[in-house]
Amino acid sequence: MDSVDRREFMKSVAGAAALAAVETRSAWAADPGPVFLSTWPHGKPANDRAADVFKGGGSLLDAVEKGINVPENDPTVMSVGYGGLPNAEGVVELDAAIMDGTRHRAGSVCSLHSVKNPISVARLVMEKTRHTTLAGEGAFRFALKMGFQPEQLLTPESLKKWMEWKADPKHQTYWLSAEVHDTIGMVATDGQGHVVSGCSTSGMAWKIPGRVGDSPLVGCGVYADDNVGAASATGDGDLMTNYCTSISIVHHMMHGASPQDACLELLKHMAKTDPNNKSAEACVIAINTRGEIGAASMKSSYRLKYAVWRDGESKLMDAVALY
Ligand code: SD4
Repeated sequence: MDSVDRREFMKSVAGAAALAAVETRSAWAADPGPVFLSTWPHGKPANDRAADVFKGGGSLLDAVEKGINVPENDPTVMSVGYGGLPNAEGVVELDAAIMDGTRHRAGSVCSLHSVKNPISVARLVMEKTRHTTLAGEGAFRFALKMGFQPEQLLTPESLKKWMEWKADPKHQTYWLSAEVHDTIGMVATDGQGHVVSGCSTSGMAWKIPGRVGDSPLVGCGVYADDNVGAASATGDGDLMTNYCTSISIVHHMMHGASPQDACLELLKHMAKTDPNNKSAEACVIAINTRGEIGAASMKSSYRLKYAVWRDGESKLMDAVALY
């Protein structure tokens, strides 16, 4: 449904109730049209796909889910879905979450193996169950029940990297090397007061099996509220989880901050509570229901590149860095 069709629907009898709800929520907002904002360069093709799905009549949730499927399916993106780097035992464990700002409802999966599209499984947790989060074997069995086929998620390339890590006698680290990480986080608005947040990752390479990062945790990797906006996060999830990054950003916006200021407020708070966090790998994105966006990184040596789609234009930008 394009935006003209949407307006026609809203004018119809069937749309009257929805019109009332939307008007109270965003009577002050001019229609900015749909906007898609995603983390890292792989966010650009994800945004493009999301915009196509939305323009083709899909819902905003469909758009975010299908957009995030793009890096999940791409074996060259070694931090998300198929081809994502495995845990310390060589098993790819995926985390994902999606949140609908209208219903204030999320679905998420943690430590999901053998299924390359965790964002789609997370969506089904939200749509088909009364639960919010499924983990590990339970999440896997749920995915099979929903018709997903088990697949080997290791590619020759990710297997080779894991074997090299294993063979290195000095391999104490549980963090990714600079060129191979990064979660897809996507926040979006339809331009009519509705927002969605989604996030999908293979997490830290070589992580301890069972480790869950920030990405699938509601309030951390995702948060969306149609009264305000949506946020997502990427970086050191073990640290960022302690700051409930996405809900904190949305709350800053609720109290009047622009998305950009809200992102910076969150990062400043992290740095204030512990100066060591000034060197943390922490990046965040946010959008409000007016289609205004924000993106920020804690430090310039881990500067977020973010992708934005608006008015048919798809761009890759550098986020500001606090330190
Ligand atoms: C995690 N936040 O699992 C994710 C990883 C990530 O850039 O975003 N890396 O901790």
